[in-house]
Amino acid sequence: MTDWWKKACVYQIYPRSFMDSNGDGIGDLEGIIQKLDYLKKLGVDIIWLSPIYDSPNDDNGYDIRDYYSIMHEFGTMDDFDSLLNEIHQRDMKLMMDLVVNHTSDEHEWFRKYDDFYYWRDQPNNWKSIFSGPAWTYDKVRDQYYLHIFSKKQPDLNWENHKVREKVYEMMRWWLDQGVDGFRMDVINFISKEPSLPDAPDGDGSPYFMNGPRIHEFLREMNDEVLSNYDCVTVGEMPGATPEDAMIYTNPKNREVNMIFTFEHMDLDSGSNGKWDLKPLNLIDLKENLEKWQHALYKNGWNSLYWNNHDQPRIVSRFGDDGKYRVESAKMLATCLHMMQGTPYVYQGEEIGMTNVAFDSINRYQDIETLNMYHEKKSEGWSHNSIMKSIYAKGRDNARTPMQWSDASNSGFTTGRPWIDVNPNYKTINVEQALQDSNSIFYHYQSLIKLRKTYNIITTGKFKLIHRHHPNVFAFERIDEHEKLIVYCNFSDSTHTFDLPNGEILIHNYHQLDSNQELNLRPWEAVVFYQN
Ligand code: TEU
Ligand code: CA
Repeated sequence: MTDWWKKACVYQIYPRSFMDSNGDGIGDLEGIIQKLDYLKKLGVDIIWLSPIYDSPNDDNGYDIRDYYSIMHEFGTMDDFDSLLNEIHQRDMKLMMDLVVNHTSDEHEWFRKYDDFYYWRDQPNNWKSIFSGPAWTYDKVRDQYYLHIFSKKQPDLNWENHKVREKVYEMMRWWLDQGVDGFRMDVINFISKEPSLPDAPDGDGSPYFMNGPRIHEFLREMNDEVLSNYDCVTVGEMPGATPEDAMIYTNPKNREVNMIFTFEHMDLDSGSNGKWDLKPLNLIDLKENLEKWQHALYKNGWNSLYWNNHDQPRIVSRFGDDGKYRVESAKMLATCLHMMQGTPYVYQGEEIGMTNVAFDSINRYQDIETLNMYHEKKSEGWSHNSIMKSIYAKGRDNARTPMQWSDASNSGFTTGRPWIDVNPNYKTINVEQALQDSNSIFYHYQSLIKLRKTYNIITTGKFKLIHRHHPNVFAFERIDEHEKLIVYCNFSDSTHTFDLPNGEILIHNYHQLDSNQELNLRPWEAVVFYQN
């Protein structure tokens, strides 16, 4: 099948925090190789690596200095070749992170070419996503340059066809090495409204998200590069609506295979952005995901995710990371994996890793978090109120080292880890999960296996049921002769429904609590199959 990625499950690795093989406290490629059998056991098909290219690490590799070499902390090009080879030997595929909206300011292009970036004598009023202005003055040129992210991440000028050619050439080079696809960082930011107008409140996103030439650029990339390889692509696209996604992912348009939406990740934020905390209303989540499921049915393709290196841990966010950690982690997994689309598992999600709450800001490493902390501090916010947002939403929640065992530093490193380990590693770790046949790990393994056995998980039409129920997310998946019925309880109270017919495919409790009726207990999830 050419659309092999529709039945695949992707596992995201954040290399810095995955496995350190040489004791310098930083995860590396050799560490990943050591854990490939573990990933194979989980059943994943594709491994997506967050950036491993040479970088000064202002934003942990999302600021690339050289697209053609490996970050020296992570290893060498030889290590990369072995990693790719070991992945392929196990019948898995490798998806690279493609960061081409911006480079590092240390990339040679920044000084070598006049017109590869956005240079202006006068900046506009846009603010950077990482706090402060989106423009920085450069003494050498006596001009300002645009950076939507940190000042060490200048935006590339895609209006310049030479920029585009350089990018395509680089992509071909990696595909020729044998990589199987790309996850494209903020790829819907690459086309900017050329006049770069001031924005009413300094939010320039209307002028750079899904900009005027975005579809043209993606199609050109497809014609020039992607269409010549059997590869998979997922575009990270903040601000893309289902209507946008229908264009981006419809195969007729030859752009990308699927995109990452942010809409469901924004539902627990108030009007002042991600740090403005708001409790999730489950009805909002159901309506939103329903919209995406319907929009892309037979028109495109969804990617399904709860977690990545930018998001807090889902069990702490939409689940219960205390008493019902195991049940709620399995429930969330079931809910996600039973929708239509390609599911993504982020390292540690499969063992129910949780958010972390470091006491001091000095223990945080993420540039977004640190900039925001200092900005809010100078605006007069109290330490405690800022920390509350960081505990809930900070990106370092996802970046604490992978918890392999109860050995010191969670078995991640024999040295001092670059970021502190979550103290709960003594009880939450891979070693424990593998020994416990009821673990979250084995639940994920079963979900991934079911995807391979039951086609309806890939093809069935999504239908929301019990739409107005405030605590239970229930839906069906329907094919001509088959049906799945999925019940997920997003609360610690019990809710009663009519008992559906059918065989149970997967369940996070040992038995049903039912006698004519279905009593859905705290965080219970169960899937019925009818044919
Ligand atoms: O993230 C894009 C993005 O918009 C994020 O900034 C997201 O909104 C966020 O993390 C704010 O909380 C991608 C990468 O995934 C992220 O790690 C990078 O920092 C960013 O692009 C810049 O490359
Ligand atoms: Ca290392």
